[in-house]
Amino acid sequence: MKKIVMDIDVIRKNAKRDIEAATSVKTCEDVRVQYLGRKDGELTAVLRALSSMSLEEKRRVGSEANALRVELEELIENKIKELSSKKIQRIDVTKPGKRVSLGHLHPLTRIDREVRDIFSSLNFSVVSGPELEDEYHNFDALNIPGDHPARDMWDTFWVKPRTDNGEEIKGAKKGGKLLMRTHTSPMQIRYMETHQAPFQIIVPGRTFRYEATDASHEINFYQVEGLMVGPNVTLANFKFIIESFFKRFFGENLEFRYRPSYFPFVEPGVELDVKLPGGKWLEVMGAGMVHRNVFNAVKYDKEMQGFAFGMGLDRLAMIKYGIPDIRLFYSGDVRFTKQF
Ligand code: FA5
Repeated sequence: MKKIVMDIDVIRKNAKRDIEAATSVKTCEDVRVQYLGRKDGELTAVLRALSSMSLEEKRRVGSEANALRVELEELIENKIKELSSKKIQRIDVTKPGKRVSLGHLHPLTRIDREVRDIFSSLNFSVVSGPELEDEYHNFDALNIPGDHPARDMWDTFWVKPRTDNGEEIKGAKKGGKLLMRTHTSPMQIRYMETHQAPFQIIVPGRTFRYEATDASHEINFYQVEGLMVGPNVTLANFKFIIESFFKRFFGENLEFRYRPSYFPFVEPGVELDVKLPGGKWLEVMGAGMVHRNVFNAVKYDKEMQGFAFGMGLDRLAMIKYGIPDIRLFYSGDVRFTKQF
């Protein structure tokens, strides 16, 4: 008899210890099965053994074992409740949220958007054109005929059209040979072929040149073309527009310098340099008054005049963000992009 009573004490001690130690609802259920399980429960075994005991033993052991059963059931229930409520408490709505990892805009995308915004606010429309161009729009109509030495200014990726079987398509095509546009200027022609003046547009876009790469030259890069045409458009309008743009882009304390330059599609042609406070002079764009031959190519009236400009978007981004090497833009390295 003594042995069984002692067993009950041991069972009580062990069961309480196990309930106390339970860390999940599942372990509570395991404890319940271990001690109170119908088949092999340790306490159940004691209750089962009652039938072979004397009446006196039955009374004592039976009441103790039953009391323990009730006690353990209650303890297990309470523990389950405690664990479930803890689970709910763990969701602390006042805690700061987990940071969602977002992508980054490429610095060129940022600059592109900024340029569009500023020119839009100056009443310019933003248009785009094909990257695969023809000789006529990229060169001839821009006053650069086939034998013109100025063609060497633009090292060109020529494109050979092929059939689906890979055979080269030979023979002259309207517009001449195909190429990857070397600048955004062909859109001057395309736009004026389909629109009448007055208008003012910018053309941001990707351009390609077959040249050796270095810290400031890539084989593909971005340009922004500008074109404003109307009966009374002058260089003074150009100065006002472009200085407004750069002051918005770089800040008010800018200095400007205009140098004579040569591009076949403008006359006169200028190169614009800007100086940031404390910095040195930086070449930022080519520009000029649209050449009469360009207007002739699109059959515009003699009264029409206008200015055009072209700048490197990569160069603007490099100056603005202090990026030393243009090739970083195209490296595909997120450690670089993440900084913007
Ligand atoms: C032109 O491409 C003219 N179409 C610009 C123009 C337009 C002049 C309208 C007058 C009127 P240029 O070859 O200088 O000009 O190129 C313009 C800008 O593109 C350069 O100032 C430079 O910032 C950028 N650029 C040229 N070549 C590269 C290159 N390989 N890599 C990166 N940027 C380049």
